[in-house]
Amino acid sequence: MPEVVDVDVVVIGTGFAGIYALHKLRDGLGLNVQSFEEAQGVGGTWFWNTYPGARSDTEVNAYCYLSDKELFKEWKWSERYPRQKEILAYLNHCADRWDLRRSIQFDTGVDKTIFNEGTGRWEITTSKGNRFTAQFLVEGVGLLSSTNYPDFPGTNSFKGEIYHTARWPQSEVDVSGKRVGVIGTGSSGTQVITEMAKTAGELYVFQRTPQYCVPANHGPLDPDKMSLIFSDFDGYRDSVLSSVTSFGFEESPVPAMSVSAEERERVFEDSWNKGNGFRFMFASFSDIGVDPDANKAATDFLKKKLAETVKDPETLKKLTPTDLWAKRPLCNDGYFETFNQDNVTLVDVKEDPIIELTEKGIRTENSEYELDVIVLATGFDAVSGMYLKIDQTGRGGVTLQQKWADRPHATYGMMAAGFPNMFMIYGPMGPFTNQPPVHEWQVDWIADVIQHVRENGYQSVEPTKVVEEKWMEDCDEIAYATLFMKVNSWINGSNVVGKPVTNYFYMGGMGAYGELVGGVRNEGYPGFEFDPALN
Ligand code: NA7
Repeated sequence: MPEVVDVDVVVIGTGFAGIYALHKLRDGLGLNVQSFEEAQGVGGTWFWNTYPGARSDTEVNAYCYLSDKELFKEWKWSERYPRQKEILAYLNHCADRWDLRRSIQFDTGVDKTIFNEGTGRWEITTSKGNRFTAQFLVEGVGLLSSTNYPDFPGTNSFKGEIYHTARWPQSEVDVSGKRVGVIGTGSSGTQVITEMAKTAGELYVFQRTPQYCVPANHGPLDPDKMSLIFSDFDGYRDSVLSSVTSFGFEESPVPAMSVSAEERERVFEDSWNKGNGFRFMFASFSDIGVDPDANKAATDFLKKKLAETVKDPETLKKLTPTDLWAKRPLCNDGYFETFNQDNVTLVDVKEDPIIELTEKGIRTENSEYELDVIVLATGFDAVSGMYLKIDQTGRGGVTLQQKWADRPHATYGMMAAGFPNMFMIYGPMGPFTNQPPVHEWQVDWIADVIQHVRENGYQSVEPTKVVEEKWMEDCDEIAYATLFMKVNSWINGSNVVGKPVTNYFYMGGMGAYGELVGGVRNEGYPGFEFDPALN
């Protein structure tokens, strides 16, 4: 291998975003593309999240690529919400179908990227010490990928098994008859708790904040539904991309308080039976995430359902949220029911905080829990975490870490001023939506910009600071009018100690985002600067 390898594009990551980016840029645009993946296989989050119970809680008709009609037809999903193994098999199928593996270096992360202003190219150093240069850098590193390991004193002293849900061993972890402690009750925690409660000898759930949870109403996939979608595939894809959430269901235009209390109850009951957290939040009424009264009506209903499910009054009290419903909505069949089982104990760590991990287990202020296995379901340094793990330097020697010290931000969620020809798929201030179809949309947009640069003989493109600031202001105006900024969660950075607590998203919906950002492309990229080719 030469000392430095020159390519047109370097793509980082091979999850949903990186796989499609490699395919689009290499096979669609005919560019010389090199991809890097730190795991041993493709899949991104679905490579790592192999914990028991891991599955998508987005319905599968929207949790797949929608740009390739033949692929949609040929791949047969089995369940309404696909399990991790099935999603990973799908992504492997895509990698094979598009013959991508020859362009990917596995087991190889990217440690460092530097923009060389003299050559107008990115210089990339991998975790194996190999060096590449590329005109374009495309980062599909994952919105929810950089793991959040809480800094509990004594973590290394625990003598049993300890795992983070998002870095689960590739071999099976059997907890039959064992004493298990799970810290965290988000999407990952509720899934792993529900699954492990079936076999664990004793299961202790360490809960910091109680969560609202809607049934998933999981089951086999209705083949008629997929056939119906296929019969008007383009119309379906348009409907997904023109909706607010891109979850593939019909969203409600009706404000919750515009109907009678009886009608609200009827709609909530219907949504409850249909299942799915996002569907409940966005398809029952239009304003649950925005209007405190609508939100309260929804949470009153959810609390009533919770009270009908959990038998022990003390446990019920601990499980009942007091916040608004404005974390990322959860859905899970049987989660609350597990707390009726004799082998499951709920520990409220706000009331009885975790002091340390010991040789034997977890010590809280009031007790010590002896455990064989500890599961950290403590989530992610979301949105910006993975970008900041790479040592990235743009113009004038300014690093991404410096640029984002106050708050991570990117123009249209994809580009950063001072970082020419560097593209982020689902970077900060991108749309708050279901991801796979939106990844495709962004990659298509990125491919169009790259083509524009090359066809016009430019060397590079980057947003101006003015357009970047304006985008940030617009995003903030929308986000601070929602309730998602009022409750602690990864959505606003408040789940990670020391991280800027701020807005990380465009919350105006995918439809509006597509019109706005698609419009920028159609108008010849106002707000972007194109540098001429260097000789
Ligand atoms: P989440 O949704 O961020 O959940 C993490 C959970 O871990 C949540 O219940 C946290 O409580 C809890 N947590 C985090 N740190 C601690 C400490 N130090 N002590 C106790 N409890 C803690 O992550 P997930 O992996 O479940 O899901 C993330 C997304 O991935 C999900 O929304 C989907 O989009 C896919 P908190 O609520 O912060 O009090």
